[in-house]
Amino acid sequence: MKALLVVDVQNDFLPGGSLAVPHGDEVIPVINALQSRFDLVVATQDWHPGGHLSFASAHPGKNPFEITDLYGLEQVLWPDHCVQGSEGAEFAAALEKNRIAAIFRKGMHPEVDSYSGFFDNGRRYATGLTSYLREMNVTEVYVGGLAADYCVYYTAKDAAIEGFETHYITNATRHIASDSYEKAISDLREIGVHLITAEEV
Ligand code: VGL
Ligand code: ZN
Repeated sequence: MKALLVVDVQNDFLPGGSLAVPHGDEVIPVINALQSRFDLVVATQDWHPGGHLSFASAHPGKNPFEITDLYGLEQVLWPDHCVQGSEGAEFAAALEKNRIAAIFRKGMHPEVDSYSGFFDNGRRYATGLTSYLREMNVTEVYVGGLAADYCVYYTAKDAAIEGFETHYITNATRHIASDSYEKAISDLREIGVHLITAEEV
């Protein structure tokens, strides 16, 4: 059984959003067209409480995109984004949602960020996504969404670590920065994640 994981296709990551990914909106038609090829479509949703410690605004004197230490973990400080209940946290209006069977929210613990749809960055809390996919007899996972170098990367990495045959769909994602994107791609290649295009699904 193959599952499509649609990562964080939310307004704040689209052009005009508070943490806009360049050309982020271009993933939507690609993901919409892909959905009918899968028996199971699952989405993740970045869902932070106000004042989340990944927000630069929670650290007086610090600016967005600075790096800090957060309880022993390296943390990029982000603009406020995907605050629970806000318009920016909603899925993109143009995203086809009818076939999404389950939504896994992440980033709710105020003290730790959560890029992967499976675990927080400190690997202290699981979202339940591994158990869900196993219960649904999923063996192969295909990942797309936003952003390529953060949440899509870490979700694909954890999917592989959790034992799923994992495919990262390069044209169903867009990145925030090219240096972190290059690193993500080489790491995924090294751990055996398949890098494919939507046309190859
Ligand atoms: C993301 C940074 C902060 C993402 C989420 O979805 O890639 N990036 N929160
Ligand atoms: Zn976030």
